[in-house]
Amino acid sequence: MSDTKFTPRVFSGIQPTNHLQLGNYLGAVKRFVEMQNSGVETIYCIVDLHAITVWQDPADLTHATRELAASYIASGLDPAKSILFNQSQVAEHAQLGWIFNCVARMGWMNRMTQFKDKAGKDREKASVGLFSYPTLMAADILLYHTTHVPVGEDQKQHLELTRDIAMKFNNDFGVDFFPLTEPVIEGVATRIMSLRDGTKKMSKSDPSDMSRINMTDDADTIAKKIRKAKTDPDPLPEALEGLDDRPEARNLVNIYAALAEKPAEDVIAEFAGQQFGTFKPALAELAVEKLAPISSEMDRLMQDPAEIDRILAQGAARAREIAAPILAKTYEIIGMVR
Ligand code: AQP
Repeated sequence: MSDTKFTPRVFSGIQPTNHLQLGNYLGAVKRFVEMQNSGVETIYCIVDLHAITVWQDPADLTHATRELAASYIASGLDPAKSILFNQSQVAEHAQLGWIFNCVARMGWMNRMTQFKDKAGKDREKASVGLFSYPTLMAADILLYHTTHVPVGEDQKQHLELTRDIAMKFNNDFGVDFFPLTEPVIEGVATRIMSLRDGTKKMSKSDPSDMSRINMTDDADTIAKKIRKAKTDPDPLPEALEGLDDRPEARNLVNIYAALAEKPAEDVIAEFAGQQFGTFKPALAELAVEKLAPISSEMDRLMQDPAEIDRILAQGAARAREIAAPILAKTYEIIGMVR
């Protein structure tokens, strides 16, 4: 149930690491645009403080931040309609993040699967920031009294933690101050899988570039990656259930459906009985048709980094107007002398 005391407000963010990949686009950015165009207030962040939880070369971080801003805008986010900014320009994120470090419990944090996945076997060498990442994410969201967060499936656990933090803060201080934010995880693209392994999610940091489609890939590269995507020898089935044990085939059908903005059932109805030799070229053609205009607009925007920086600074000023009073009230509730 959504928290009706709070005015609907959408917030989400993406890390400026490597290049935006198709999973980020279909699972997140495309849905950010839909929400923006539905008329609700929307705030979209480039979460650079999250990015540095693993090592980032400074020049690469700067470039990735601008490139992600360009991807947002090229995909249809309009700085006049949505607030677009990078997290480190609004210091309140880190300030509320600290408070939430003191609200969240070690037991809760120890259950976060993303830390386990990202830290891998060498946990002792992971940064403290990587471990406390979800409290900063809770701060990103609650700093704006966000009611809805569009994200991919992998972020579900972090959204549950955000609700636990809000609830504990409200209970501890006897207030009804932070909303219980709803994750919005909907559609066919909530978990786009690797093109090389249908059991692993598509990810920016997968060592194999062939596992993903980057939003910066040109038409030939997109077509090649789809042609080489792992599949099985069977034709596409007559009904969607026929894909239950075929993760790679299911993934390609989902990608087609998300790009074509159709239910997966319609894609199956269209391609039932066809071999991948027919389906893959059709998917490649569709992907190029949808993605090429975005990547060429990104190229154009990246010619003028000063303009991107100006948009982010302006967005940050607007974000601060919302964030500062919420942080000030948080300090007051806690009893900090101002
Ligand atoms: N494969 C995916 N399918 C659907 N949605 C996805 N998202 C990520 N991968 C998929 C969604 O994209 C948003 C931003 O993700 P992020 O960059 O902040 O962090 P991430 O989830 O860790 O993304 P990556 O691509 O996997 O990056 P790396 O490799 O750097 O960790 C989120 O809404 C996420 O759900």
